[in-house]
Order: sequence, then C-alpha cells, then structure tokens
Amino acid sequence: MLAQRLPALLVASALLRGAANHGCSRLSGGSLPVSRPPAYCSDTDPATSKKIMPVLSIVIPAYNEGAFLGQLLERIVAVPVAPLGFTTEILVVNDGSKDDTEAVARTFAASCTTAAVRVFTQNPNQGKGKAVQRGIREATGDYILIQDADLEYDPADYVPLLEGLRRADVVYGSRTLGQAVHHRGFTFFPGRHPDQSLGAWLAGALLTLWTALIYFRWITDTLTAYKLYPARAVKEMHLRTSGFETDHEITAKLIRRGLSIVEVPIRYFPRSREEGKKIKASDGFIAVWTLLRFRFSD
Ligand SMILES: Nc1nc2c(ncn2[C@@H]2O[C@H](COP(=O)(O)OP(=O)(O)O)[C@@H](O)[C@H]2O)c(=O)[nH]1
Ligand SMILES: [Mg+2]
Repeated sequence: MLAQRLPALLVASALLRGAANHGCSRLSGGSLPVSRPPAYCSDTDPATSKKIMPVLSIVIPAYNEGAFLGQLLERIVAVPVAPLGFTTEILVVNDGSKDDTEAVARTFAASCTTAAVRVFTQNPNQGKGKAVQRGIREATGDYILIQDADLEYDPADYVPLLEGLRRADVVYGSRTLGQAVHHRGFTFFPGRHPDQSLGAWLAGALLTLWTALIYFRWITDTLTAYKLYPARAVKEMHLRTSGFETDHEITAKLIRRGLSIVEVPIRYFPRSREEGKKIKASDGFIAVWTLLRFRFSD
C-alpha cells in the first residue's frame, strides 16, 4: 500500500518544497525576488548609451497543427513582452505536415506587422527534436523559447517565464507547480490536471524522480514544452536525438554544463489524441533512456 503511494507522497512533499523554492505566487503577481541582476537588461549601445533590447526567439515546431496554429500565433503577438525589455522574433518550423500548417504560417507571416515571423520547412517529417534544432539554428535572438504549435499552453505565461531569468540561466514552465497553485486541496496525484491521463501524470512523476536520482536536480515537470534557454548555450550543443527526447538531451547537457534551471508555475490545457496529441507512452521510456545516456556521454 505504502509502496503504491510512495511516488505520490514524494512528489507531494517535493511540490511543497518546490513551491517554496520557486516562488509559486508568480502567476498571481507580487514583487520579484531579485537575487541577481536580470541578464537581459544589461547591454548598452556604447555609441548612443541606449539600452539594447534583447531578442526573444520563439521557436514553434509544427506537425499537422493547421487547426490551431493561426489562433496560437495571434495569441503570441498579443503577449506584452516589451515592458519586460524584450523584442521578439517568431520562427515556425513546419515539420513535413500534410495539412495546411505551412499555408496558415505563411499567411500569418505575410500579414503580421507587429512581429518578425519566419517560416521554415523540413521535408520529409523528421520529428519534433529535429524541428526544434532547425529553429535553434535559425534563431537570431539572445534567448530561445520553445512553443508547441497546439493550444495546450498559454502564451500569457511568457511573462512569468521571462521574469524567471532574474533567478536562473534557464527557465522551465511547470504544469505541476501550476496545478498546485490553481487547484488547492488534497489529491492523490499532486500536480495532475483533472483532464490529464493518469499515465501521463505518472510518467511525469517518475521522470522527476529519475532526474533527481541521476542528476541530483529536482525538476517537477521535465516533460514541459515551455523551456526558455540562453541561445548561446543551446546553439553550441551538438544534439544527437530527433524526437520528443531532444528535450531531455538538452536538459542533460544544460545540467552537465552547470547552468541553473528554475521552474515557474504555468497553466495547462491538455488535449486528447482525437484533438491531435501525438506523444506516446513509448516516448516516456525513451526519455528515461535519454536522460541516462547523456548523463555519461555528450
Ligand atoms: N509527434 C510529432 N510532433 C511534432 C513533430 N514535429 C513537430 N511536432 C510538434 O511537437 C509538439 C508537441 O506535440 P504534442 O503531441 O502536443 O505533445 P506534448 O504537448 O509534448 O504532449 C506539437 O507542436 C507538434 O506539432 C513530429 O514529427 N512528430
Ligand atoms: Mg502539445
């Protein structure tokens, strides 16, 4: 009985610690704990003495997401990142889609006047990881944010993600912490969204424990799609994987290079397989192997 409940209890206690460490009240506002100067505000043009705004590159790997992409792009350009000191560029990487993903992206790029939108095409389909790598190569910004092409995440959460850069080199959006903030009360499955499958929740919890075991880092949501990296750190990596596991390869390499990672709570709106979800149970096993593989090799 205890053995059955152990993962849930471990995650519960860690969530509480995580909430304390990570400042879970961020979504509801409040002042920023400034323990380090915000790296992104530091550059000044020596000729004009004006602040140079750092560029945030938003990389969108998209595979058959024509139904969601247009609405997503509209939501992205509506996010007020300028008050945080950033300008943005958006890079859509169409990963060999068979639907109208490419047309939706190009139509938006042609009509958008408020942000630079660039569209790249991989043919044939090569996997999410390869699409992310194309985006990383093409990005010209100082920071790279990965944004899935569906509507499971809310671009409004760019604000807490960018604010997280005041506290660490790398920021991950945690759905687990987000649930702890938004859905209080007792649950056997802490951090689980009511519409998230038990299997997906369990895979996430086990990956948290696995990462803690082999890297000594507590990351409540290793599977999150919202990951904000310093461009230089990921551009110099030689990435070897091509699917969903590229996320874990990058996490492993960031930790091994000594970069600090902070998590901030984010919202999550899980979609079903019928609505287009593509990640499978087998990707969980591949994630476990990937974390182990890059613990000892590069
Ligand atoms: N499955 C899959 N997804 C891809 C591929 N290339 C890009 N993606 C994108 O990867 C993102 C994540 O997919 P999703 O099924 O929602 O997985 P999850 O959000 O990680 O659970 C979506 O934006 C996909 O369009 C690919 O080759 N295969
Ligand atoms: Mg998704």
